[in-house]
Amino acid sequence: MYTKEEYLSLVNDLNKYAKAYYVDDELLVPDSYYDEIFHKVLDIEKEHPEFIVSTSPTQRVGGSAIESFTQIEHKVPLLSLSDIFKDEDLVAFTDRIDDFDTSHNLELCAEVKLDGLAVSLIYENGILIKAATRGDGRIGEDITHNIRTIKAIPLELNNAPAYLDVRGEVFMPRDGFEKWNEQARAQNKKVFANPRNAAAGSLRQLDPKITATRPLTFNAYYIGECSDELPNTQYERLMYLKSLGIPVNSNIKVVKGLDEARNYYNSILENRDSLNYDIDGVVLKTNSIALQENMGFTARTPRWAVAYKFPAQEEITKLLDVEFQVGRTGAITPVARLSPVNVSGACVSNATLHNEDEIKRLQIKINDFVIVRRAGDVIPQIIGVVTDKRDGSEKDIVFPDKCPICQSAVERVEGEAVLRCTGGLFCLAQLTQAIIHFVSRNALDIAGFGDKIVEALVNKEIVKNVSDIYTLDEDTLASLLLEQEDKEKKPRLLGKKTATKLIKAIEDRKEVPLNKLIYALGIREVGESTALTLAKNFESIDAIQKATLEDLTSLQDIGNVVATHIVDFFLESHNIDVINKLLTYINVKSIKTASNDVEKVFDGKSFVLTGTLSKMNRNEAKEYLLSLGAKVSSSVSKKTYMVIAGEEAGSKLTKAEELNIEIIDEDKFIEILRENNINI
Ligand code: D41
Repeated sequence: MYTKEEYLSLVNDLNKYAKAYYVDDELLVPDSYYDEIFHKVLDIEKEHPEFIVSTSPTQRVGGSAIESFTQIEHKVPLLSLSDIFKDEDLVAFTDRIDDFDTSHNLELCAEVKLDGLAVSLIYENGILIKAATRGDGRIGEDITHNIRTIKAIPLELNNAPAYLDVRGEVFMPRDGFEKWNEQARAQNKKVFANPRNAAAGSLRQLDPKITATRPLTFNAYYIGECSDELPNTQYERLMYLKSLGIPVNSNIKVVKGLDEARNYYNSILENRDSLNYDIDGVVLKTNSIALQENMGFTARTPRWAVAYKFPAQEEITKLLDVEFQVGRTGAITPVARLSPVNVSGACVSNATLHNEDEIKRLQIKINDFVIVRRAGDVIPQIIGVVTDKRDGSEKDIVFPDKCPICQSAVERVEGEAVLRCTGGLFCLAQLTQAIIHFVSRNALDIAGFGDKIVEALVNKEIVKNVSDIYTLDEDTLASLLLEQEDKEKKPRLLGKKTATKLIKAIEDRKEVPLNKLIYALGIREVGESTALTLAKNFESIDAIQKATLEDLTSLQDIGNVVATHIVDFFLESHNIDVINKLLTYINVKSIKTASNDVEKVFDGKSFVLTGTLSKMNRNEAKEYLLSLGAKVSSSVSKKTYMVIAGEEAGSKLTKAEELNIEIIDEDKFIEILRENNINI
């Protein structure tokens, strides 16, 4: 039995954890603990519906769908931004500021320009009561029911003013967008052309239950109106919003003078691909609010701000041909060969077409002019066809009825969008990919074992399964002929030096943590995090092999489908043979720990991970830290206790150095973990 006070305190805890996560980039508790409390709150609400408060995270998805959108008049209009495109325009902008500012002390608040949808959020006495789209700037649409489903937007603020109108951007992070489209494709559902359309389409739903499934988030960038007195710079106002619990972008910076403004633009442009969200430029605003008021507005835009746009991430080019690639699981993927085109700084000549349904959806033909989009590290995509440019030379794309590599039959599984080669490891393409995966960085991590070497070893039938890697000798490797990237060029000899190095790299990886081995085996749908779950719960490969479907599905994050793939994998006698052989060459280390062995030595201390770790991925590192009681944050501040720096660590490392925060490398981190009974 719970009292109302206990209920409110749990709700408060959940909102506190969410704020830490979305606003301060800090994990206070593991996701599993959050879920546990969330379910407790749900249970209490079932028993005591009279307790329920609208600020409970269970109440984000309200009742039923609305009939239609109501129009809302903005008390203070939402202005738009004037765009600039080149350095001359930037100079003109700063000159204009100088005309108004007699002190000639150019100070700008520099922000990234998020590519989403502008909204206005109204809080009364700290409670979110209304949310509207920008519309034409004067009249927008009431989207309160949808905005409430966005977890990054607080339903209740800390120490809030009586009235607050916050403006900001709702957007879909890239990882969420990619995952959504991947699933949509697999289920034959509609995909989004880009994250912006995804955000717009998601907010245009009448039913908030639909919006709730979309991975949207929010960053604030302006205060339209506030009943309390506000700080007198743009930057401090944003920090004020943050203190209320409203997320603000982390790349905001005060820049002084024209050169710093240029540097900001260039550095954001350079790092654009590494962000987890699309931006289409930077926004520069005079930092002084007094100066903003002095400069005022034109009809639609403030004179004190500009959007300095980046080159487009979409271009038009010709689809020359479509080839078919066979992946590790036999999936046959159409790959577009394009007339090379420069898309925001990178030359693009290939793009993925995903599957047959995607080609049907796009109604694409060979010789068509297509729109290619490149964003982040993902493979360029074709998002549309310019049908106006057709001249009659277009040809249909024909899917193969046999595997293009091994000629085995091709099947299309019910409910799946992909075509698969049925050849299994008999298909050299599948075998090659299985081995490339086995030696890859997040699996066995055998350095220098490039794709071309694997291809040559498989084609020469030197490597017929993963265990054959351990029987390789220097002479065989040294005499290997490798295909060149440019197929016109003659193959080149691998050579003695590289062979010696490779043999050493193989030797160096004979001690393997169980989770890495499980991942390396390439069991369908067993990614790194599932592999880690398995390794944490089972002592050995043998124990996993003996596990029943029920044993597996009782673990967190393992559902029926994945469990079935695991069981099926171990039922295959060929797989058991290879594993047994493999175990004669390598030493597998268990990482199973009794959780009470681990002391919370970093209780409440804040850690930051930066750069690329080579022996674990970020999620694993985070999990280890959380299990030691630490908090994990993605930005360095005075509160940071320690920074773990992997390879190519950038600005966070510099900041940590400036603040004199202890920095350790991956090896030292592993040493600390081991000292604390975490076996890795
Ligand atoms: O990130 C953005 N998309 C962004 C948009 C931003 N960082 N700042 C903005 N500032 C304004 C003013 C200066 C007018 C308050 C904006 C926008 N406006 C905006 N976005 C769409 C319409 C207006």
